[in-house]
Amino acid sequence: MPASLSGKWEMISNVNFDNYMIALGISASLRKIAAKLTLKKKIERQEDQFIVKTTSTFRNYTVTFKVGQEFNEFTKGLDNRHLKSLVRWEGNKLICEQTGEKKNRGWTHWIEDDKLHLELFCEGQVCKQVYKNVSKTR
Ligand code: VLP
Repeated sequence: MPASLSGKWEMISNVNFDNYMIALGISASLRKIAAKLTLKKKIERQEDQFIVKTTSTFRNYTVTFKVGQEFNEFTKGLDNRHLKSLVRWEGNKLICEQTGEKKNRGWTHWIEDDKLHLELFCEGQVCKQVYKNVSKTR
C-alpha cells in the first residue's frame, strides 16, 4: 500500500472545482470542458525533487520543484499566470504556496486511506480532489 505520494493516480472525486476555477478567472466555456475531465496525476520523487504531472484528454500540466526552494511557475494552459511558488512539508502534508496576482493561492497534497488527497485553494475557494492509486504492480 502506498505510503508515499509517488505513483500514478486517478481522480475519483472533485468538490467545488467550478468555484476554484472561477476564482482563477477561467472562462465559462473552458470551465465547462474542465468540469468533465477525469484528471490523472503521475508523481515522481527523487530525494527533495518532485515532478508532478497532471494529465487529461484535454490538456496536461507538469511542475517540477525542490522542497524548500522557491521557483518561478508558469501555469501554462491553466490560467497562464506567472507565480513564485514554494513547496514545504508540514508533517505528512506537502504544501505549495503560490504567490502572485491571486491571494491565498496554493495546494496541499497528502495520503489518507491509501488515497491521494488534494486541496486546491485560491482567494477563499477550496477545491477538494481525491485520487485512487492506479500504479501498476508486478
Ligand atoms: C484550470 C484549473 C483544464 C482549468 C482549465 C484547464 C491539466 C497539485 C498541482 C500541481 C494543479 C492542477 C490544477 C488543475 C486545475 C486548474 C484542466 C487541465 C488540467 O496541480 O497537484 O501542479 O495545480
